This record gives sequence, structure tokens and C-alpha cells, in this order.
Amino acid sequence: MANSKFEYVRNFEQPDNLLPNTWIVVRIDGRGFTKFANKYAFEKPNDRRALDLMNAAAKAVMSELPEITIAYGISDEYSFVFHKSCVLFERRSSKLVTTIVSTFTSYYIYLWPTYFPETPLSPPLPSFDGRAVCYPSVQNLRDYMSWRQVDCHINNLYNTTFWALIQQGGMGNLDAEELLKGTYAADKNEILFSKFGINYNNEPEIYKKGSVVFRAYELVEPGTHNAAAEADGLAEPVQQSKNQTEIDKKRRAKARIVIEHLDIIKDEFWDRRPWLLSNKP
Ligand code: DGT
Ligand code: MG
Ligand code: MG
Ligand code: MG
Ligand code: MG
Repeated sequence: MANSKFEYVRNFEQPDNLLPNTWIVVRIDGRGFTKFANKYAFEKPNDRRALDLMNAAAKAVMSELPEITIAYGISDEYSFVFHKSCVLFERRSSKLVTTIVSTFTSYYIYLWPTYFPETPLSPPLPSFDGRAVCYPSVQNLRDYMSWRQVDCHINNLYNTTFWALIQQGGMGNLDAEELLKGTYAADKNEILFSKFGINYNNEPEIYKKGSVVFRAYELVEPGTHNAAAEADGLAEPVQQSKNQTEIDKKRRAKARIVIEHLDIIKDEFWDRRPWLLSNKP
């Protein structure tokens, strides 16, 4: 069919393909979840149902998008990592972000009654924003993941102490805030232990470490493999054959997806799961 006189408007569309051969992280975050958490009376500082729901939605996103290598979640946010060789949607940023945001939101709402059977959702319904960022090296990607996990730790230690002072110490919000101003981690640990007999180390791992979602294959013995060094190697082919890509995709689609609460800052997590960063995704 001949082009219509309207067809030229297509030229206004801008390409937004992300840099090739870089790790893509799509991070989504709940919109106005401070208010949302109050509306549904989320427990403070952590509501296990809310975190389990976030994790279930993230797991569903991963099974619908086998190209996702690993995901990491804390609070109302989730980061989804695409392997640097991924060519899904020609690496178009808006396609990747909007697909993840809408798939995640759909599942969050769909699964809500499973985790909050007593409190049906009512408008305004939960929604999420999202962005995509490219990281050129495995080191950059690992630093990104570490940044999020450190954030989880800092926030959780603060929130655990803050709410202990209020809920168990009978303090007002402002007084608790004032007391914690300028304190270090050691001070908060000390307050928790001396005032409330809480050993922070014994708090649930899901609160202290956040949640890691990935495909489970057989673990490698510690200390036998350096995934990061290999994956950053220069000799590897950037693109693999289409056939191999299809085989890998099928293998990933069949793999079991697990949710764990592990340290992702140290090497061990990555060394024992070389497939996460490997050149054969
Ligand atoms: P935003 O992201 O700019 O639209 O604004 P918010 O309000 O979503 O702020 P954000 O994302 O920086 O912080 C997440 C909020 O969600 C934070 O105020 C605490 C709340 N939240 C997340 N998980 C829980 C939970 O398990 N229990 C409670 N009580 N609140 C939670
Ligand atoms: Mg935000
Ligand atoms: Mg938020
Ligand atoms: Mg947030
Ligand atoms: Mg279409």
C-alpha cells in the first residue's frame, strides 16, 4: 500500500536503544507507597505480607521474561538485570521498562488477595515507576547491586531501632528521630540490645538483606571459580549464534526460579553461581 500523507509523523519517534554490550538494570519503585502502606496498615517497619507480595510479583515477571538474569528487591522497589548480550526488544529502553512495570503491576494487583485476604484493594490502585540504566562492566553491575543492598541494611537498621523506640519504648516519633540523629550503626545495635534485648543479627534475613531472585542451577564449590574476572574478559564473543540464543532461552525458561535472602556484596554469591554473570547466559 502506498504511504499515506500522514505517514511522515513516524519520523517524530525517537530511537531509544540502549548501549550494546552493557548490563541493563531496570529499577521499578512503588508510587507514593508511604501513603499506600498507611492505607493498608502495613506493619512497621517491615510487613512480611507486603514483601512476599513484591517477591511473588518479581518472580512472575522473571518467568514471563526469561531474558532477566537476576532481580533484587527491597521495600517498594525491585531491580531487574538483563545480561549484557540480551537483545530483547532490540534493547529499546521504553519497551523494556514499560513491559516490566506493567507486568509487575498486573501481578502485584492479581496476587494481592493471596497476601492480603482481609483487605481488598480499592482505588487509587498501586502503581510503579521505572527506569533503565546501563552498566558497562561486571564491577559496575556488582557495585550497583551492592549499593542497593547497603541501602537495605542502613534503612532496616534505622527503621528497626526507630520503631522499637516508639512501639516498645513508648517514645514519640520526633523524640525517636532526635535520639537517632548522628548515631552510627554500632550505636543503633547498642540501643536495640541494651534497651530492648534485641540482637540485630538475629532479625530475619529478608529484612536485613532484601530478596534475590534468580534461576537455580547446581552450585559451584566456593573458591573454585571467579565469575567476575571471566565475565569481564576481553576475548569473549559479544554476540552468540541465534540458535544458541534460542537453546539458552529454553533452558532458562525451564529452570526453577528461587527467592533467597543472601549477601550479594561479597564474591561468594557470584562465584558459586557463575551462570549469573557468565558469557553463556
Ligand atoms: P515515591 O517512590 O517517590 O513515589 O514515594 P514513596 O512514598 O513510595 O517513597 P519511597 O519509595 O522512597 O519509600 C518507600 C515507602 O514505602 C516508605 O515510606 C516505607 C513504605 N514501605 C515499604 N515497605 C514497607 C513495609 O513493609 N512496611 C511499612 N510500614 N512501610 C513500607
Ligand atoms: Mg522514589
Ligand atoms: Mg516508592
Ligand atoms: Mg522506594
Ligand atoms: Mg503492538
